[in-house]
Amino acid sequence: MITPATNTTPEVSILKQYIGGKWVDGSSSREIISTNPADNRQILAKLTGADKTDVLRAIDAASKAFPAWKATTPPARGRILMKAALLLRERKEELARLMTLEQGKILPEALGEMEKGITLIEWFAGEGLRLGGITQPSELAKNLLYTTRHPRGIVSIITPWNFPFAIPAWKIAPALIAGNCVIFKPASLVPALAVALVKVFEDAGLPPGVLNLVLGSGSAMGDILVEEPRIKAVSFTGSNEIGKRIHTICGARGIPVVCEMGGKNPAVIWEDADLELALGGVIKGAFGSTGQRCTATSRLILHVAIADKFLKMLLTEVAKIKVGNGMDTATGMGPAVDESQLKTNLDYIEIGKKEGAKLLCGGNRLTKDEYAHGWFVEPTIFDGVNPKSRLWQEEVFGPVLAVARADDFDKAIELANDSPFGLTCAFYSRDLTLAMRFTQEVEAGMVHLNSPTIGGEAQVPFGGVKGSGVGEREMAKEGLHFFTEQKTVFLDYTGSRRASNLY
Ligand code: UN1
Repeated sequence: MITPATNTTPEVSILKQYIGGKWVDGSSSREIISTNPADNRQILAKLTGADKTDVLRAIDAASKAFPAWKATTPPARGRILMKAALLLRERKEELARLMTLEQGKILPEALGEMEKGITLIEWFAGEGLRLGGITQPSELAKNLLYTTRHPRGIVSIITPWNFPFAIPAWKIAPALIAGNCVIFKPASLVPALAVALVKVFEDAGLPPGVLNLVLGSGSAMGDILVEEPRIKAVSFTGSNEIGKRIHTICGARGIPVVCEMGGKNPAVIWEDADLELALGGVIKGAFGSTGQRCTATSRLILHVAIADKFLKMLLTEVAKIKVGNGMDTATGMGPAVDESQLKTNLDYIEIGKKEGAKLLCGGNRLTKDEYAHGWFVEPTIFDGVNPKSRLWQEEVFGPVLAVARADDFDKAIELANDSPFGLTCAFYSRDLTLAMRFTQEVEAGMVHLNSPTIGGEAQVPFGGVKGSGVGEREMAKEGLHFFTEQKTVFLDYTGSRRASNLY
């Protein structure tokens, strides 16, 4: 039986929406309640959810703010972003603690996510000094050809609960530096962190209406964040189901969209791999962030020659992972984010068993003593997983690892590519020729050689192929360019009435 969250402590924060530079209550009758996934009796924050009318108000505010924000020079916009990054560095530990309380990831992971998000904001702040186009020679004498970049207008940013700081940061920062006004809709499981992030931008001097926060259930807001004619681009990270829907609506409207969706990322451990190195990478990739990462390692492909040895090493190491409250320094893996994700994890464990895969470890919810009020599940590994099975093909988004074996390289590639997803992957080997073949043949947007499937860096593109993503890559120049329109300028300075022309 799951104990309902009833314990309202005096520290409960009452949160607000941020619309047109003002903190206001939402108009929905639905209350959003943020609880601690490690102890669901602890209520962290509450707020009245937003509905369509709030989104429309936010779009009105953004429309009013847009002309002046667009006219602000990119370097000046960059200085506001840099101020936000500096404030975030001061508040880093405080926000990491809030993240652990609200999302459940262990404190070192929360600190890592803070660092990553801040670096992303710093990187995009610097782009304010580089938001130029290109100059090219013309076919015609005394003609200048160049391009400029401009904001798209008002953009919707819709983000998930698993990286409640870094994902909003990597979308909001490029949108702002490019001169757009933003309607930000974070997942309603992580409202306190979203409010904290927006507050930092307010404190950094972002003008009212440039960044608006609407917090509430997707059903109360409906599709208005995507359908409203004044929304000129949409950036989304989340499930395939919602991503496809958003993509379809944006396609029908003819507006640009980026959807970063699921993953079912394989790590291939070759016979000549440094097994200790691979072990660390698989543990981090599969069970870090409780497997709640679109970049998580969820499929493990072992060369038959080392498979048994590696699994033995893996089981010994997994047995040492202490599941628990992420605030406790001894904890190696936190809870699932909520009851629904916990149920999904347990459902897939049952599916794996029914499909005939061999359960090597884990498989259970933890409910006793310190676990009684949280959404805890054991790190779980299945061996002998059939590549056609649901456990091999579908994203769990939890600490459930599916193992299969390969006796030659072609088989390993076939297993790796036998997936509707293609976000990231890892190959552990000392053989450079094989590693380069893997890099060429694997169907993925990102390849890790001798490193875990997870992670991304501000200065390089992030994203996947197949069901993992549509639209432009995120982060780096690509992430910035998504939020801009280009203009190509043909300037004829011959000055004569017989100006040259191409026919
Ligand atoms: C990472 O692996 O550090 O939702 C980033 C996700 C990805 C981000 C992963 N968009 O898990």
